[in-house]
Amino acid sequence: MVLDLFYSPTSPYVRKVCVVAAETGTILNLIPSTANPVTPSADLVAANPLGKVPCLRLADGELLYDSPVICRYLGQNSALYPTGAAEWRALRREALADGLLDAAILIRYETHIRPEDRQWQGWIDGQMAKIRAALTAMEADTPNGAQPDIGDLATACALFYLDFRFPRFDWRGDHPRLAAFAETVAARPAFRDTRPD
Ligand SMILES: N[C@@H](CCC(=O)N[C@@H](CS)C(=O)NCC(=O)O)C(=O)O
Repeated sequence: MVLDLFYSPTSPYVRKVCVVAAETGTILNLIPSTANPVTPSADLVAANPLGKVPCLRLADGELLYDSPVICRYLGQNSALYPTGAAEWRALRREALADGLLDAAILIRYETHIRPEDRQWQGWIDGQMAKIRAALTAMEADTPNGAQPDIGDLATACALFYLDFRFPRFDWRGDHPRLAAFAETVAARPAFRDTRPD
């Protein structure tokens, strides 16, 4: 079965969904969409009133968003979602990684969409502080690159987004365990095949 995904090629949340699809053997039909807070595509807004990607259309027309919901759907009954206490830990780690991305995306909007004369450095610094705090917590949380769960996949997507959009930010320097994890997980076909240009 092929499922439609409203997507944008550089979205890290879309990448997380594509990685989960690859890990679970789901085929996605990618529908290019313009997703930004100012000029979202009309078909995207019709599918997701929030105008955000990713948004998944199921075979019966049901629409799913946002990325944690879509990943949970694609990964149901798979090892990506452990049971018992490990499940809550995995979901919390996914939330932490998504929260890092939320802060990174807000910086990106502030510096690339908001007119220059209205940008606010203090607010950017506040988002950067969230990113640093999230990295500290991730480093302490022992990611597992060999048998990743949804928390590990989300963590990797967040780290690789920093590489993609903040290439001068040396997060590896202070986070050796995350650096080793990133190297292991980057070799998985699901990550090799979803690298943004
Ligand atoms: N919590 C959402 C966040 C999705 C999101 O913010 N996507 C961005 C692209 S990276 C977007 O569509 N932005 C458009 C907007 O904010 O209006 C998820 O996990 O799917």
